[in-house]
Amino acid sequence: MALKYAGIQVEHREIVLRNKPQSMLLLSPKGTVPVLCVDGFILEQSLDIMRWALTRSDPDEWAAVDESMAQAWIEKNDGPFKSLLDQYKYPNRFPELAQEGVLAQAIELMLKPMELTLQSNQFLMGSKMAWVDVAIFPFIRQFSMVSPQKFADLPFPSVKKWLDHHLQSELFNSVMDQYPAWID
Ligand SMILES: N[C@@H](CCC(=O)N[C@@H](CS)C(=O)NCC(=O)O)C(=O)O
Repeated sequence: MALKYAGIQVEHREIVLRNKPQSMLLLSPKGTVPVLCVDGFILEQSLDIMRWALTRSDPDEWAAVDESMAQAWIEKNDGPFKSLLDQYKYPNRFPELAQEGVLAQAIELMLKPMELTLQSNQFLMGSKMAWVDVAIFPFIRQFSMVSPQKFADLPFPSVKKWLDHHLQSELFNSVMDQYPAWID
């Protein structure tokens, strides 16, 4: 989304994770996606790719945010919330954990604070959309998709409105195309 927003054209190579192409592993041995190869250097973290794109072009000032507040959201999302999301998404991998308990922890950690913030502001960083919203909403989307009914039952109208806003955005929908797998 950040690349599209910044108007950066890329050659999109869709990776099948259970059959990673050698050309990708040669550039980025850690074997996770996304990887961006540009002007002879490699960016292999989503946030690095976002930040790099915004340094190239940032027409709506997604990057004009309080950096410590942004970091606090990202650290919570990418650290403990991501762990809980994996536990919630893949209960078979965590047979010792009760899914209801995992859900309750995820709500306390992330959904409740988000609801409080989004009750007074349309976006996580204030009245304007910022890169933090774009970095975090795919995780909330995944969370909502594990059990759409459970998500619908949660008393978080502001989070639901925020998620819907992103899901319905032209930008999100314009990058959700299916691509054929890249094969070396
Ligand atoms: N912190 C990394 C996480 C990347 C990541 O874990 N990506 C997953 C897919 S969403 C992956 O490539 N997993 C490797 C695999 O499943 O083999 C980033 O944001 O770029």
